[in-house]
Amino acid sequence: MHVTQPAPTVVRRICPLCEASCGLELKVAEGRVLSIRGDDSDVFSAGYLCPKGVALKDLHEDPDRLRKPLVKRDGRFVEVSWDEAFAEIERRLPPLIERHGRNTAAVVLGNPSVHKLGLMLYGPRLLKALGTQQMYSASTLDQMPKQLSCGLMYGSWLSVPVPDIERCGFLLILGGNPVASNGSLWTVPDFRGKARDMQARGGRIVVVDPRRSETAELANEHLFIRPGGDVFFLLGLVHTLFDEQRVRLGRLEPHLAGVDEVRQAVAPYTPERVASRCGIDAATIRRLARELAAAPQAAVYGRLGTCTQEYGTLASWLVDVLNALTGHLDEPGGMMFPKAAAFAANTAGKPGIGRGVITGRYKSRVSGAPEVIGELPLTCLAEEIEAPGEDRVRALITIASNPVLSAPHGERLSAALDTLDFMVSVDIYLNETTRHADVILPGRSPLEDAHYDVTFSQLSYRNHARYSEPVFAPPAGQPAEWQVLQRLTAIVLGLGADADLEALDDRQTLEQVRKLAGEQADAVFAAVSKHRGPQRLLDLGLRSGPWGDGFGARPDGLTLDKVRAAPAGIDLGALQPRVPEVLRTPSGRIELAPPVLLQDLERVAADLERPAPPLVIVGRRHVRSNNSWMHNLPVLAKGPVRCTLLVHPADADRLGLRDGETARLVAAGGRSVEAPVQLSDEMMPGVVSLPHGWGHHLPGTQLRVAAERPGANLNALLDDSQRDPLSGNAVLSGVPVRLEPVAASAGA
Ligand SMILES: Nc1nc2c(c(=O)[nH]1)N[C@H]1C(S)=C(S)[C@@H](COP(=O)(O)OP(=O)(O)OC[C@H]3O[C@@H](n4cnc5c(=O)[nH]c(N)nc54)[C@H](O)[C@@H]3O)O[C@H]1N2
Ligand SMILES: Nc1nc2c(c(=O)[nH]1)N[C@H]1C(S)=C(S)[C@@H](COP(=O)(O)OP(=O)(O)OC[C@H]3O[C@@H](n4cnc5c(=O)[nH]c(N)nc54)[C@H](O)[C@@H]3O)O[C@H]1N2
Ligand code: SF4
Ligand SMILES: [Mo]
Repeated sequence: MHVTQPAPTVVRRICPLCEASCGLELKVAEGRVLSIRGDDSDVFSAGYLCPKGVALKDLHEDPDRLRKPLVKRDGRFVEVSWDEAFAEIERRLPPLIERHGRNTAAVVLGNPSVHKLGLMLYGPRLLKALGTQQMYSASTLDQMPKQLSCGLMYGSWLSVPVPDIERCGFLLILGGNPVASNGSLWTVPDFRGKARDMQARGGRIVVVDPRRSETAELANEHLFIRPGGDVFFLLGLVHTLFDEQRVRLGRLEPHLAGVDEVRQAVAPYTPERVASRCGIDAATIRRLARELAAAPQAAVYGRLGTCTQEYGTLASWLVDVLNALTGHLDEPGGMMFPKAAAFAANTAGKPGIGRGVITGRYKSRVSGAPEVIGELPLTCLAEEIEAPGEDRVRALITIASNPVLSAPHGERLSAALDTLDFMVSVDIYLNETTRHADVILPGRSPLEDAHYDVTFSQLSYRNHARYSEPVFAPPAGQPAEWQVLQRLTAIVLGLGADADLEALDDRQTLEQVRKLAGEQADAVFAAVSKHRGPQRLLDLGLRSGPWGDGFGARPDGLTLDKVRAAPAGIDLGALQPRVPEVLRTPSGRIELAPPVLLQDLERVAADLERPAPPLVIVGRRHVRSNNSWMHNLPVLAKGPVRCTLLVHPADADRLGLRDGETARLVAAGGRSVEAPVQLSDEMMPGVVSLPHGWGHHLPGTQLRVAAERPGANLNALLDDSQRDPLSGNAVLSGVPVRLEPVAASAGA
């Protein structure tokens, strides 16, 4: 005999953990998750999920996840009420800003903030209230080069084309490993399945990567490339197109500016001249250029590996130049611009023309690094805290970010954080970064929040609109993150910690509506105000968006209610050509040859002969890990040790290293870490690979599962002075290292 269990309820929910944005189906009963699987009915992800999606249960239940605010008193964290936490912030933050000016407060936004509706929609309000130029994010460890090159070419920061994989016949991937990462700047759940379908149709996939990655393994062809060599390889390809008269502009011809300038700029870079610098021979470069030019439907996609290097912006630009010159940009089966249902800058304003983008409106105080999209390079933060002066950073707000592990030279940043006068972290864990805070304000479990992908619907392989309700009610008294940010905003605005947040939200939302709707503002505000908070902003975004109901003008169009009524999502179809409507450049054309990029080629010219260092390091991702913060979830943490150093057997022989032994990596400045060696012919000889986001041995954290197998911190080796000068992006790839055995007797 057994006791009757309560009947489980089935609920649908989009996974907020990575860019793939899979629809999940959860079985829940009595406030607990019984099981998680892919939602077969989801119009966008059709049942796909990865092990991290299943780990949402562990995340929801993790006893280490913070539920109450923490305040540091006499060096120790104590749990306090929300009122006490905000009172502490009000007591300490505004006086610092009043005394030293707005730039004394810095903000760091981390990766998960892009995945959270409340943080995406209310973060900008806090930033505006602060008015600080000291704004940092994970973007400058990641995709800033691509956003800059796209901004310069197409006129808005998030006009990033993505492969139309369902119709593509030839896909060239550089520096991306979507089989492990599930895609980036390309929202494409089940890449593997779509790649297989493509191959079954006779399509070809070529991967260019210093490691034979999981994606390379699946591809039809894999080419090793010298880390950081992409710009040379791409110049060789573009050169060949001109040299062999294979340029085909097609429909875009009248919309392209700068073709002749590109022709001139690439003239010196024959495949023969670039071959040794990129490690790919001239004949292969010529063959690939021909294949690309001849393919009726083809796409060149460059991702993380092409951005986190010293020529990140140039490489990102050349990827799109190749697409444009072979007639594959903005064409079905090529690289296409998504048309998001809400919030896309490239659907707002006048179609086909705009102000374009500018950078360098101000510079960082110490290194003089230019602002890009209102951000300074994260690798400048430590020095901005350290260097004396009136504008020194004395206060810091981190939001869903762990730069002590995720940014280069974390030890330096860690020491700098200890010298701050005040630090607040909006974060769900007491980890390597938040341990430095004076106050930690925890967000809710993702299952207690509503969800809509503000960013990733702008990067999706198909257009869609999907919304998830919260699965569970939050613990009594725990505010949503948008409310946490609104309260911080109220404090910064001088309205006080107990300000009327409803009134503040009404006022700020009405301001946004006025900008959007002009004379119709009052009517529009009234129409969307049956919703509150993020839902109101979402209704506003959807209804005023390209698929929206225009507040009655297009009665068949989207509203939040309609999207809500479709729990499996609304499919808005395959991507469609958008040039010239998508463009927001002052010329109204695609700028193929932005002067700042042509100028930057001088660095490349001077670097053509650089010999390969004996050994360089690159990163990698594993499907059971996510940057620095999922190592505390038992279902992901179990199994073999994943923080291993991949070394090619020939390098291991030369250095006297054996499989399974510990080796010491030493980088510039003498910094070193130790990691277990895993021999692998996946690696290009002369290149080793260690994943990032590990190093959970630091004291003062509350990550009990992660601490059992802390792993080595790749970023402890890397240098925070190495950046792509245009975008400010950190150089995380191709960094020279020395590798030596750790003597068995060295112990500990
Ligand atoms: N060497 C090297 N370094 C890298 C990379 C690399 O490839 N190589 N990759 C870089 C890239 S691409 C990125 S994006 C960055 C990522 O680096 P970060 O932006 O620092 O992000 P994470 O490491 O994912 O840390 C996420 C933080 O958010 C918190 N968090 C998780 N969920 C929530 C939530 O719902 N609410 C709140 N408030 N907090 C939450 C976690 O506790 C953690 O503190 O790392 C970069 N660092
Ligand atoms: N499982 C898992 N998924 C994730 C994440 C995670 O940590 N784990 N992180 C998420 C985040 S924040 C991001 S930004 C995305 C990133 O997603 P991707 O862009 O797919 O990045 P990676 O998986 O790191 O793959 C980068 C590849 O570039 C190669 N590479 C390194 N240097 C070079 C180079 O100089 N040239 C070329 N051509 N290749 C090079 C590396 O060997 C690696 O195979 O993944 C997201 N998804
Ligand atoms: S691939 Fe995995 S982590 Fe990413 S959205 Fe899907 S289930 Fe979540
Ligand atoms: Mo990222």
